Amino acid sequence: MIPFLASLCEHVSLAEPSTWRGQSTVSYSTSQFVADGDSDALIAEKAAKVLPRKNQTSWMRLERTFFVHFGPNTFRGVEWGSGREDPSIFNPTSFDADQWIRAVKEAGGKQVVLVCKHHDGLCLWQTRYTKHSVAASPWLDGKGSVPKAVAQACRKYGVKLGVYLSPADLYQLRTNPTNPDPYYGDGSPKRPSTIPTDPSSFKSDPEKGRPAPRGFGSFKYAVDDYNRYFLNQLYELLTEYGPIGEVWFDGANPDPSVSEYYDYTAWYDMIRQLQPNAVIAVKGPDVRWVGNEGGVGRQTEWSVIPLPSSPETFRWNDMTAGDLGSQKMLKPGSSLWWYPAETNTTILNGWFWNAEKRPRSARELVDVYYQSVGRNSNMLLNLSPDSRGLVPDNQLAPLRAMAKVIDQTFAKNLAIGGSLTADSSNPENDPRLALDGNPDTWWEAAPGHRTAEVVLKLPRTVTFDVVCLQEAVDHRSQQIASFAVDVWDGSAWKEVERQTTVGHKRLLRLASPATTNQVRIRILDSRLEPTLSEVGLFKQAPMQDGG
Ligand code: FUL
Repeated sequence: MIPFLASLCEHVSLAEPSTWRGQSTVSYSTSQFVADGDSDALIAEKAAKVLPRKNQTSWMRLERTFFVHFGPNTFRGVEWGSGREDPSIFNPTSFDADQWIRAVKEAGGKQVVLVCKHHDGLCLWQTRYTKHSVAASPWLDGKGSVPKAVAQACRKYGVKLGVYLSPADLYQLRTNPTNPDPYYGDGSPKRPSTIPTDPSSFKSDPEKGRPAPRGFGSFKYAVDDYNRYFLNQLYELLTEYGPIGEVWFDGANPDPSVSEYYDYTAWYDMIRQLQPNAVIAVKGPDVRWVGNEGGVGRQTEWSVIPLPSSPETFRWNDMTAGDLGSQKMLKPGSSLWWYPAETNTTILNGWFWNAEKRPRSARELVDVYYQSVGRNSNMLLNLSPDSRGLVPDNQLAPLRAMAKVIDQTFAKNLAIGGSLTADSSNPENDPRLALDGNPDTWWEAAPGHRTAEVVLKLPRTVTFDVVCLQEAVDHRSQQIASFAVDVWDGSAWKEVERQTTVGHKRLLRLASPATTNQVRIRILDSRLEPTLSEVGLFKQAPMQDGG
């Protein structure tokens, strides 16, 4: 087994294979293969038995996460640089990472993914492997480090840290006249390489012989010049800033005239060994780009995805189609893989700050929350510090208003105190477990049941306009394919919502508030026995100042 797969397998097994399910032929696993001749029922069972890995479970539970784009582009008011920028343009006057992370924390953010190098190639830390970094800028007399300051602030506020390192690198581009020794697309052969590499073997070593961080070991890969450079930078980011929760590899290539082969197998292997709890996002096996940058997740969002080849050879192409994981997409020859969506989007109409860009309103940000976290996906909302190095007030204001509405809305689950019953239950999974606030306990329909009715009876009448459902995905994968929500109007059930998937979390905003003392969830179609780990009813808090 190659190291990448071996390390994935260490994450396996959150649940015991359920031998009590008599006819079951498939065990829970982190991947399944659809073979020629598999019946529809067997394919459904295989999909229904793919579990998330441990790093994905931790990541899915973060729900609200943030991005920060800051770099030379901030000072030029552009989205993409050329790689020919003079590092002297990077000179924030009031840089304050504490202010960034305080904003993230106050907005309910559990993790921040920091752009450490964008496509222009300027490294925002004191790298040993190029002079093209903040060391060559006037900022803090060339002594500053953005990831160092952000990591310290993250520790202070209890926010996890992720890193974005752009694979595309225009400074290192073979055709860049401002770089005397470019690596990207230089056609160099693969050579056996030790990571970290002695910096003095790089021609543009900024500090001859500055030792690599100690205690993390070294790695050997046969790679070309650019991949060696990239792996060394990745090593620095993964060893010098504490625990890393997410490594984000972007797919954009601003200059397709020059091509470079990205040695993903080596990159992933080193990440697994240095930061085994991190998820590898977008161009990577753990977290999938939702497919747009508008902040809109799919109404039907399966986290079990068919890959056209095995996970260890797949190159994680973007998946933008509307239907990725429904039964008809699970074709023979595909590998079924837990691959949850991340909805990355911007607070401005662009990733980097410029004075002309207007922020979204709080109301729009609240919509982003419901359309991402509420649709079985994590939210990754970008903040754009300005050229002072501060998140400006016109981003902070809608952010705070968004957080206030969300936090107030979800402060009180109106279902608590009610009693849940189901038309069938597995004896170990009483419906009451879906009201205990514990994501690791759940109601589950009795063996063999693919539909169910779960009724919530409340001791009093409540008025709500948000329904929250969660499946026990970490233990029982994703099952529900279709469901409806009914309210009791005193004499009959009235359907108020009908949707498809649930997954880690589904939030439904009702067209108008419902007032009732009974709510029924009808599960109309499920791959195997449906589960619910939590059920919630909430009343939306009003938007202040018109949103
Ligand atoms: C894109 C990049 O080209 C943007 O600049 C930004 O970093 C976004 C998150 O990914 O592909």
